[in-house]
Parts: sequence; C-alpha cells; structure tokens
Amino acid sequence: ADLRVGVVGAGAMGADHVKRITRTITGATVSAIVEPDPGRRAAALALATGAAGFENIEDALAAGAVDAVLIATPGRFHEPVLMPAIAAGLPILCEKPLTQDPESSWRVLEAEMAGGKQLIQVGFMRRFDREYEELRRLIEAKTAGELLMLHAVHRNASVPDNYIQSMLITDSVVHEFDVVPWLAGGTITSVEVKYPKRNSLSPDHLREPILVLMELDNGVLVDLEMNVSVQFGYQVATEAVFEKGIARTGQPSGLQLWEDATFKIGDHADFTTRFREAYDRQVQAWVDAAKQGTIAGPSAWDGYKVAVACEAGVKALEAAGPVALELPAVPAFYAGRAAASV
Ligand code: ISE
Repeated sequence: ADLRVGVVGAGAMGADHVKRITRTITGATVSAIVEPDPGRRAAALALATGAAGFENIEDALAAGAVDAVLIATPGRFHEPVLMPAIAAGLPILCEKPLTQDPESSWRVLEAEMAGGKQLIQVGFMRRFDREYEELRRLIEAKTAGELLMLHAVHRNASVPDNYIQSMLITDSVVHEFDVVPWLAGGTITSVEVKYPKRNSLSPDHLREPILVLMELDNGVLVDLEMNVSVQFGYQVATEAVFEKGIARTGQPSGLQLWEDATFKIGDHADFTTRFREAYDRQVQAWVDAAKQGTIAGPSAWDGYKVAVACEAGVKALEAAGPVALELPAVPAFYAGRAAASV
C-alpha cells in the first residue's frame, strides 16, 4: 500500500514536495496537508486529490491520517512538529535545518533515542545530487590523489524580505556545513567569516556577500562565497583541488545558444530546478526506506552536527577571526548506524 504522507507546511518548499509526491514519487500519496494559513492550505489541497486539511500536526495524528510526516515549515517551527511525530513513532523527513540551535537539536536526538528507533531523515538534498555523489566517490577513491581544498560558491538571485543576516548561515551555509564533511570525510573544526565589498543591491539590512572559511580536522581547507543578491540566477558549484587533478561540479549545463554574435548556456533561476533531481531522489529514497522502517540519508545526528556548526558560523559573522567548534562524542545509538547515511 502507498505510504500516506502528511506534508506539514505548505509554503514554497512544502508545495513543491506535494507536487513531487503526487506526480513523481512512487509508493506514496499525500494524505494530509497541515498548514495553519487557510489560503496556503487550500492551494496545497488543490494539488493533492483526496488529502485532508489540518491546522496542526496534533489533529492530523489524532485523526490517524498519516503514516509518515514530511516537515517543510520554517526551521523555527520544526521542533514542535518533530516532537509529536516522534512520539507517534512515525518516519519523518525534516527539511533543513533539523532545528535552529544545538540545544533544541539535542532534545530531538534524545526524543528519538528514547523511542529506540531511527525515525528522522534530514532534508540535506545535496547528498542526492549526482555530481556531488561522484565527487565524493572520487575523493574516497583518491585516483586524483588526496583532496587538498574546496572552492565553493553558493549564489542566490535574491532572498525574501524575512531573510535576516544570521540566515546567511542558518538558512544557506547550512547546506555546506552538511555536505562538506560528507564529501571531504572530515569534521569542521573552525569557521571564519570575511566581508568583501558590500553589494549595493543587497537588501538594506544585509551585509553580504560573505566569504566563509572552514577548516577540517583532516587538513582540508574550504572557502565558500555565500552571495544572496546576484540577480542573474542560482548557482551552487564546487571546485575540488586534488594533488594531481581538479574536479568541478554545478557548471551551467542548459541549452547552448549562439545568437547575435553571442554564446549563452542556460542556467538555473532557483533551487527548485537546480536540485530537482536531487529532491526527487531524496524523497523516493526516504519513502522506500520508511516502508522498511529505516532512513536513507542524513540522520538526526547529522542535523545536530550542522546545528553546532551553524552556532559557530553565526558567531563568526561578528567575530574577528576563526571560531572553533567542538562536537560531543557521537551517542552509541547513532554511531552504530553510519550505514543509514548515503
Ligand atoms: C534556502 O532555504 C535553501 O535551502 C536553498 O538551497 C539555499 O540556496 C538558499 O540560500 C536558502 O535560503
């Protein structure tokens, strides 16, 4: 039988997932839309035939309307949705971040551990991007030698009005905090932020772009240009420097067009298309695993590690130099389950 998924939060990302589950994913249907805003709820319900609408997760759970929960609310509302879903023992796909600070992420880990079963997969979809997967294999195989450093760019055309300075870290760099250690096989030990000349096209309340430097315990150094007002489109790209080779991901690969003595290559406008395949693969893997009572991607522990990095990153926005970070020992509950991570 199809996995009956309740999608919690029907903003841009939630609506995108509703369409995905309805049109692309096999073995799952959207059985509930949980969204307090009546307009958004109705719009999402119109995309998912047969789904029931609820104002909050408690009502959806009480109605027995869902077998699994996909959380796509803003990050600050994740914990209040995660806790009842964990208590109900349901599989969960939680959009990034797990929660917005290490303390609340730790509470989530404790709740999951208390239930004795891994329920939470965190939506760091970059791990499902084929080029990142290939790059990770290349780094592991060492055919181009050891990885020395990564140059990364993360560029958004623009951001919504509610996007504040700390969100450069907690909403955007959060992805690199997950994917960089996963790629490079190390742990982040410090984060530093430098400010180049400010973009006059940035919203008044933002000081960006920023340059983020991450040091890993295996000696790999990472620089990231985080830039959210580039106007022209959406780019997430990495150049990996090896001892005897260079690898690049995320290069423009759309339509090639020669016109008016000019050559153009199509590129992306936003993350829904740039990572469409990654999102599809992530959600399919989650659905398949949920039916087997397991997860198939980043765990709650991975989410916790990222929360610790984000805390250092937010401090680094104000600090003069690198901000060191330290992780507690991985709880045995998660240590034995590395295989659950792709
Ligand atoms: C957004 O929330 C995302 O997750 C996107 O992947 C990222 O590029 C963007 O900066 C965030 O605001």
